Amino acid sequence: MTAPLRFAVFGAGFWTPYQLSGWREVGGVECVAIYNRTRTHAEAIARQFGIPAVFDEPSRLLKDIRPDFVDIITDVGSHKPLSLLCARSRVPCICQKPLAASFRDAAEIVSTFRRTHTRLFVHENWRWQAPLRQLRTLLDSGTIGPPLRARLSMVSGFDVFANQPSLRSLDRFILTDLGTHILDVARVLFGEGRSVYCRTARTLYPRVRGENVATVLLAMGEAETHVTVELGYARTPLEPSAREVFPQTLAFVEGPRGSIELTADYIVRVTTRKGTMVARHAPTRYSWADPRYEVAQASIVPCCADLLRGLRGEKGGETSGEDNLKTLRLVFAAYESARTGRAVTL
Ligand code: 89Y
Repeated sequence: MTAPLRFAVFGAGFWTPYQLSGWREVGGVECVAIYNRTRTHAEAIARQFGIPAVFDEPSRLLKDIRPDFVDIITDVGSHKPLSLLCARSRVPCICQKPLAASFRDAAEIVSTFRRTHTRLFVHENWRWQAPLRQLRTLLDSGTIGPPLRARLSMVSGFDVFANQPSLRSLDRFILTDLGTHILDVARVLFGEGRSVYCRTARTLYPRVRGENVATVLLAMGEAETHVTVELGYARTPLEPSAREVFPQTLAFVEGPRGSIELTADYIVRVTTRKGTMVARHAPTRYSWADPRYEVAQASIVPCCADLLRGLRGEKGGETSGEDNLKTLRLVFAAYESARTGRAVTL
């Protein structure tokens, strides 16, 4: 039996209880301390999860507790100082996405961890969602041949600001908050990005500082698959059973031998000359998950399980800092393209 890894959490916001519940499902770890700027928030979570030590000073936590790793679950603005603090103390770290608010800061974080020989991972859970995992398996099986074209869509009228009000004040909003997830999925499904073209928009309602609508066109992988990514949090009224399916990602992929469609309620349709096969790939249902975030929160469990393998130095840890930089390169190339009106070649 390997001893459980002792970890600390930085942050006590909306996602922290779900991530701690995810770790409990995975097992093999023990949360021994929590830090939050506002101590009372950390104390409330410590009571709920039986965490023995609470800090409002992150460096003190690292000194006193010496955790085996830290899980940073804070807003993007604090990722750089908190993760660099871990790197300087040689404490391995998992950081919430997006790793940083600019590509330069993300690259600096990754290189600091490399230089200090300290492991860094990004909690990028979207690629672990059950229906998207099935899409990956189907594409890898070659059933439809090398994908020619694909559409990944996450357009929703859901009020994401109610639980995460800080999203309203991000200078760069939907591409960093949601684009990081969907562009990461695009890489997993179709290979690395070769070129990126993007248009963004900001609607008058809801009031947000950054862009809340984006359309990205990429050429990806060996097959140079044309991939369109549609993102929207514009509170648009959408038909509830087919279109308003937050936080489900819908997809359509065409290949020379067939097509795959991922529609509402986790339905996957595979069509070839032989006909159409329909199957449902729903996420595991957890009592601790908020049903409105079901598929996203369920994917925390396989994501944490994979990160734990990575932390233990076993095969796993897909979403390393290095890997995530490739996703962020696409995100920030999309901003560059939206600014200049030109495609960015990578
Ligand atoms: O912050 C986002 C995330 O990571 O998943 C969905 C979300 O809560 C809103 O876009």
